[in-house]
Amino acid sequence: MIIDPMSKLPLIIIGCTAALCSVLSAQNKMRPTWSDEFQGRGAPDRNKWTFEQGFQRNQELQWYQNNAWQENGELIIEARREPVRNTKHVAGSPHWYANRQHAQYTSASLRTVEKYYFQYGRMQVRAKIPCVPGAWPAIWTLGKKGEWPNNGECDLLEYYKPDIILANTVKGTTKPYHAAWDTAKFPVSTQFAAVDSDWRNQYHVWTMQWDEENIRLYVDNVLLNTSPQPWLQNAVTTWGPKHPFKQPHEILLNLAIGGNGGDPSKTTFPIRYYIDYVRVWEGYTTNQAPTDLALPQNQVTEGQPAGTVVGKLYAADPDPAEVISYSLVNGEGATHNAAFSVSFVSGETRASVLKTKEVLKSEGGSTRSIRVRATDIEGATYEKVLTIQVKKAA
Ligand SMILES: [Ca+2]
Ligand SMILES: [Ca+2]
Repeated sequence: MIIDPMSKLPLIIIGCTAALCSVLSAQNKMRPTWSDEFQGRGAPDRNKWTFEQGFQRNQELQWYQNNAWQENGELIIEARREPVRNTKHVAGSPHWYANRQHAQYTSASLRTVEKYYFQYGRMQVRAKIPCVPGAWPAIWTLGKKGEWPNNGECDLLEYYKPDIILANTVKGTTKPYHAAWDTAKFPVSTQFAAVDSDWRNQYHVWTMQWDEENIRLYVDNVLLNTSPQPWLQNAVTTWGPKHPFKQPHEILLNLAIGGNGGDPSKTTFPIRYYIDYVRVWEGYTTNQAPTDLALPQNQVTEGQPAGTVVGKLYAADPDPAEVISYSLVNGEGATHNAAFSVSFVSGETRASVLKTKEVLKSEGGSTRSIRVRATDIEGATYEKVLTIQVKKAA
């Protein structure tokens, strides 16, 4: 039977009373279900994570072992230049993981396989990655059922040569172990370091927003990639489910050396990958717009140079940890809007900075009104007129 969704839609909307709609949205509401804040000491929590061991994939150079620990509220993954004997060595083997007698590097890869899986919701990871030649840090997920890539892979983060950030989704094709990629690549120098020259040394928040319609991947407030579910279907079901992203996924955190990471031979080791937290909210976004916008500090002294920070903008949103972006809009305060700009704050998902765009004078009225718009992850918006006092210089 063919159901025309366009003809059904008005009936569904009419049929959903206010009370019913609120019950439905309460059932689907996004709620925090799993996290690791890494507040412990020493080895990672064994109830959450499993260490991979030895050579694993992509002809990478590192031997995976237990090179990760919790310290100062963080998970630290450390890659070292140290020779380790390949315990699976087979002389003359055609396989890369067997014919190497030694590994020259060690590192760690942690996964939640058989310990935790989630399906639909939001995953956020705050981390500082090593942006050096040879390093290939990643934050990713793998589907529970199916052979790779037909189980589905989502890369919230990959960093590798030549200094690029990637955000990808991966599905199967008609050939085994042959993937189709929806890849977004961003050179750090032009995309991130151009805004914040210290970007490589800062913590950032990587977000996966996943529902029955799309997967969206963000770093800080910036949308990097959207993969629609229809694209995410496998070509065949020989090695995995038809819909690899309509099944539970595990979480992986790793620091590979070599492979796509490039040549590590001139890099100083050890190198470290710091992870502050991994948080998951399950369920569906209620798609409610932000409810308020605030600028706690709203004064600037006249004569300050362009680029002076007026204060931080904050938006309140009924959905937890919603990624929100800010913009200045025309309308009320349009003239005054021209005197200000909004900048992204590294590592923050809920705040942005309001800066002066020109040297402001107190004469002709010391109050400026500007219209600011907050847009959440679903594209729902909220606008508010904020006033800025331009104080006379002493
Ligand atoms: Ca932490
Ligand atoms: Ca929202």
